[in-house]
Amino acid sequence: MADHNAEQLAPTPGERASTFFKRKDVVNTAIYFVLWTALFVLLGTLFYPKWMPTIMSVEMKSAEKIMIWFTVISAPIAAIVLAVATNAFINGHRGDTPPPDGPAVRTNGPVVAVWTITSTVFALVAIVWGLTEMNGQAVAAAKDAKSAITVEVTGSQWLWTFKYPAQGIETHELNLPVDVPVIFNIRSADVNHSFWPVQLGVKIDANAQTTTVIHTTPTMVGPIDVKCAELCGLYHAYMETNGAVQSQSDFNAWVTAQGGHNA
Ligand SMILES: [Cu+2]
Repeated sequence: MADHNAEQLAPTPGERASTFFKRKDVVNTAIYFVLWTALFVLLGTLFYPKWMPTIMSVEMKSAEKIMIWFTVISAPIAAIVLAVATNAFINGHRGDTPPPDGPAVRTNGPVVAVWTITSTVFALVAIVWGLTEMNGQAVAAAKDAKSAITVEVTGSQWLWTFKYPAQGIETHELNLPVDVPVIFNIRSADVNHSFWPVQLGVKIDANAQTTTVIHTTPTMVGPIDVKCAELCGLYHAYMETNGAVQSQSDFNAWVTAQGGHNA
């Protein structure tokens, strides 16, 4: 909106700012900004955790924490865009003639500086947080290596196969004992797949040329879904299987029933 009186007295930056913040559309936009931010923070903290798959591992818990915090951090950014849009949508219809153009907007040093620094800080928080979590994964995997159960996972069009070397069994159903760290060594027999045991909160590519490794510790007994998360051909959508986190005795009984031996 053009302010046609702005040129007359050459106002100071302070006066310009105070005029700006008294404008009705600016005040309305600020109100929409607060409302949108509150809505997203509410969604992120109250409802999002309810919509997530069941949290059944240490890694899924930290994934939930990241999801919640990143939603909260990005709430004001999404809100400012939506606030401007909401204001335009509600007050934008002023008859058939569009308002005359305001003066051209030139660069604004302080705004550029604040925005650049803010985005840099947001990006750094995201990078450092992500790297810290990934490093924590690697440290935990090394620490648990001795007590962990190993599962060799093979993805093929369009089937998951699980080999338990210590138990001497091979199945298409992923059962795991609760509270025992597990190390998955993952590869593919053909094209690229992505191994995703949903409720365990880990996901990694399955490649033909190299073995990828991922580590998790199931913390709760219950069913899990295993899916392929990389488009791998015609029946990609059906490349899923069931599994469960079980009590140690149930797991042992299952291993025996599969013709294996308990390590
Ligand atoms: Cu696949």
